[in-house]
Amino acid sequence: MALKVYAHPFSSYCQKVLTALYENNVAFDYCVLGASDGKADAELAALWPLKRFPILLDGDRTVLEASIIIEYLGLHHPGPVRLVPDDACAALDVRMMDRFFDNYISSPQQTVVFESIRPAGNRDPYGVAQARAMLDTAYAWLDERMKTREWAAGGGFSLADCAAAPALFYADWTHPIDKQFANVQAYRQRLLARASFARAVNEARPYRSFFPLGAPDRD
Ligand SMILES: N[C@@H](CCC(=O)N[C@@H](CS)C(=O)NCC(=O)O)C(=O)O
Repeated sequence: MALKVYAHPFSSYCQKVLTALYENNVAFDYCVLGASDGKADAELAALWPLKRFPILLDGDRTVLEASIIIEYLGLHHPGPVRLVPDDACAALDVRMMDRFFDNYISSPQQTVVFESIRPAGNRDPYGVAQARAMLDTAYAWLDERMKTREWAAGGGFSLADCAAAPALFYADWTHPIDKQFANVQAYRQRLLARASFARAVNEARPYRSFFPLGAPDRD
């Protein structure tokens, strides 16, 4: 039975999983959320009441959370690109960086974006200032780390880079990566040039008007 992925092309966490799928040419049925018939959305709600996406369906097994989906693919539908290294110590470094991108780039980036669509009267300027400060600190830390690296962890492209790609893509739109962080900017460009992520970005182009802060005319 074909794998099913419930996802939306413009969602950063979906792009993280799509990048992993495209890296290894994994075949899957793409259940696109937000379609006018509402079918995929109803199926998602039945499978996962929190309705967060992406999710993966493999037969009768539902797999939640982008990182876990990528780990699951490596175990059950492996391809030539090992996104989580077999070596346990190397895998730990990959997972550490995966957590870094989700927790300290994606989360504050989403805080800033969601603020812009909150109803007036429910705004949280203090929380947004904290989120922007976290992004600045995270960019500075990552810049040091990327001084000597091509990819975020270990020698090759990994789960950590699948997390980094959409995180840095949207973070730069939300809270621009200052030019003093040239290593982060260069890494973001390498990620954009990676065929798997470039495909995810291209598939999301028709939805750029969805970006609440206004998508810049680049990338
Ligand atoms: N921790 C989840 C986060 C997933 C997530 O927040 N997805 C967003 C789209 S990028 C979503 O479901 N948004 C819908 C909502 O918040 O209701 C993961 O890693 O998969």
